[in-house]
Amino acid sequence: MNSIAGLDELLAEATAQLREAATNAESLEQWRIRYLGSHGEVKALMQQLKDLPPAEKPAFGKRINEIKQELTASFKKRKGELTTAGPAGKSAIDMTLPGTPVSIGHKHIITQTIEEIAEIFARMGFEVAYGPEVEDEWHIFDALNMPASHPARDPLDSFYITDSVILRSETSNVQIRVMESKPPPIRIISPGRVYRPDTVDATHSFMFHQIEGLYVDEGVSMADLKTHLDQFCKAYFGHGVATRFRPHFFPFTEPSAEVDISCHICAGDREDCPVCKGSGWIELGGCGMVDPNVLKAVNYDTEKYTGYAFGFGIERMVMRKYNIPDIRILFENDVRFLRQF
Ligand code: 2NM
Repeated sequence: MNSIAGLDELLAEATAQLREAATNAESLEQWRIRYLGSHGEVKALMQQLKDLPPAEKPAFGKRINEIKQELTASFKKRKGELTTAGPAGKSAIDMTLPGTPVSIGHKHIITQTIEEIAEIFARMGFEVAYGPEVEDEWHIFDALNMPASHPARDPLDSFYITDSVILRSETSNVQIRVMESKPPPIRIISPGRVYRPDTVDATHSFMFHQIEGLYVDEGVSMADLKTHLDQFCKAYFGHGVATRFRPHFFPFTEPSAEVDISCHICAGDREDCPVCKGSGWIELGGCGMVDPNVLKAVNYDTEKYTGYAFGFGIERMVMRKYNIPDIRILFENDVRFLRQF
């Protein structure tokens, strides 16, 4: 047989096989091994070259190289077809399969709540102010009308870093700093971490978050305080919520009150209510008219200006709103819990 004709036969056969038998990744690989592999048919024919009469060698060598190139190109083309063609081949990429989900994080519920509260107060004209967590005695006690003998100054109630440097136990230091920096009108809320050496239990932590508010201007009254806090509670907890103000004492406000909201669990109907214990009311925080001594400490004219202030615990609000029974799970960073918000 003419040796060149044998080569053309191989080309025809290999090309037909590629189309008919190589229908998936596995059969395509078998085809490659059979024709183009290191012990394949093309290789076998190349080895015949040395046995040919010298006159036939150049033409045979040229043709076998062409065939090898052609089959290699056909193989690549077929491989491309099989990986994009779809159902015929097992190795085809199935575009209908769901992708690999990318999970992204989100803000902690405490952060989300701070932003939600800030948004409600922003609608009433309040700006957000921040300040240091490590503070001197003046901004945390003296300017807030707390005499040297005040119990909050006891190391059992505040974390002392030195004799006169303290981890803040409220965010009121921010209000003092803002008032020191500019004249009225002032309308701010100050969210942030506060620290107290309390024994940790279901409702206490050595660190929690507070949001305090301050409004100072000419003619600010207790009526403004009650209206604004009532509006805020309705916006955050729902419009069915009522508020109640009970007389109280704080060194930095006079008069002072504690703020309660009506119990959204039992509406006062259940004596065994786990949230309000049957009283129908839930304590949210404290408030009052800023004591003139505080305004004097920041050199405000107490004949001209009055102000109100309030302070709420954020964890407490979150626990009430989402029915969370234990403050500690807010800080354990268990994503199975955090993901729910
Ligand atoms: C509270 C309750 C009542 C308060 C007072 C002040 C300031 F700086 F204006 F005097 N800031 N925050 C305040 C008043 C805080 O927390 C329970």
